[in-house]
Amino acid sequence: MFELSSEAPDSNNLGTSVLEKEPEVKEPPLYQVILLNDDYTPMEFVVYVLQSIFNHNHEKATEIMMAVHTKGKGVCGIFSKEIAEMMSHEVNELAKSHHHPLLSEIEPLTD
Ligand code: TYC
Repeated sequence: MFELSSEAPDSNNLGTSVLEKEPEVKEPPLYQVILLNDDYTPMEFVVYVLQSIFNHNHEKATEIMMAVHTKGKGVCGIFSKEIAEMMSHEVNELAKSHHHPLLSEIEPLTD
């Protein structure tokens, strides 16, 4: 059962003061799936990849594709490491199966 205590939160039962520890829990690190530009993959195929694998709508997919096209790379999504690896692998395999040089990679998110 729980007990109500009138003790100050920073004291223990020995009458001495203790500093509360930060809880020892850490969020798992997040990873960005990065799409790389190339000169040959058709724009419409990139938009299709962003819609079908990352669930972006046509407008958002077009915006990301154009950002990659003009800046060289861009973020498709942010996931746990395992999911980011799976998504990136899916992009690279789908591109290969259509004989396009499109590539993605993952990168840890640092904040
Ligand atoms: N640069 C490509 C073209 O001009 C289009 C493209 C966009 C390719 C984004 C890859 O990740 C990419 N056809």
